[in-house]
Amino acid sequence: MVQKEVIVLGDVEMGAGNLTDDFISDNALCELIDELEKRAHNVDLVLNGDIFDFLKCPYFRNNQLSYTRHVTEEISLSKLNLIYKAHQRVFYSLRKFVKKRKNKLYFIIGNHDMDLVFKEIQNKIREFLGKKRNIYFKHFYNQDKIYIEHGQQYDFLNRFNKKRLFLKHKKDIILNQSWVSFSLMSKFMDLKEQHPFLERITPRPSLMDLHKDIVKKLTWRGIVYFLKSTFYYPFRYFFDPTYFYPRELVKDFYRRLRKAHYDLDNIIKVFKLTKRRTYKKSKIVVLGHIHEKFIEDKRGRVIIHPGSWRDEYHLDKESRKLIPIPKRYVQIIVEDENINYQLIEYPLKREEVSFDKAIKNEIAQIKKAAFEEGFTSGLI
Ligand SMILES: [Mn+2]
Repeated sequence: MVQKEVIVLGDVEMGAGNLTDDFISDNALCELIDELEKRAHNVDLVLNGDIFDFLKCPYFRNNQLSYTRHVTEEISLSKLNLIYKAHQRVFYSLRKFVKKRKNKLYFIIGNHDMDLVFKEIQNKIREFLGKKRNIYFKHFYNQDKIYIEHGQQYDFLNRFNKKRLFLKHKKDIILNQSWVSFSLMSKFMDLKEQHPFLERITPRPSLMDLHKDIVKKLTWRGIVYFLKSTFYYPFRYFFDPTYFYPRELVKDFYRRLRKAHYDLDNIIKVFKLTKRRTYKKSKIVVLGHIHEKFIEDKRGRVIIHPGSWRDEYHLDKESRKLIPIPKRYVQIIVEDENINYQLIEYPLKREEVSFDKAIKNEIAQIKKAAFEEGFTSGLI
């Protein structure tokens, strides 16, 4: 008899439905949740981090959309309301799902939705979902030898300080985000608005080979920002705690440079090293964050990353075609003493796109993709 089914998916990155929102698969996600809702046995639905994209979500200030690195609870709530309006259908499906007490809904906190640490954000989400008790907000899920975590803590550029989640800025309490989050929110959102489609294309090296302009813009902006944050911002904004001197980053950069070790994002390696005990005790580990399908099944122990649910494409350099990347989730069945997993691809029909056509008119391409998936709400 099935005791429990655990479903894991992540990196949905629901935003405000504007140009900086990369999630359009509401129909597919709702279909999946509605199907889970009908199961006869217990279901744990684990939304594994970056479910909401607060980072790239604007907020209303004086009737205008804007971005800021100083995120108070109030600003966060204003963003959540925009996300709710743009993706109401997903909230409705989740609301139906938690109506049954045998179903449990877990929100694991990621770097794009660190805002979930605000109590008022948790309360508001609970309110949207009918104030049920089977809704949890956690940094990780650890039950029945299943360990699930978003994974930003193993990525030194995106990790946040779990012991110090908030900062004081002037009279406000603000989120103590990762260094990359602070930079992204205040220095790169205009680039994202100018090139809203580019971020959906992987692998990045191929994109850079075929699109030299953007590389120049991005690397230049990156270098200037990095230099300023080490030599200028800490002095210029001495009383602003979000412009801290990235001491650890600089140290790490040097260390990596010396060792010629560049795989900055190998979070799986870092997880195994830093969480050796957890890894040994678990049968199944699911991590998110890297947006790339990954499975390693070794001696009865498996690590899985199912990939993201954002609208993303694989760029084939030879044919200059963009191939839509499928959405996947992990299904784990707990039955007596056994646990079995499966990585399941959600059937979605999407067309290949010509790279050159897409980058010529990025906004047209975004609209076309949204239309193909039947995503109609939102601000665009
Ligand atoms: Mn992430």
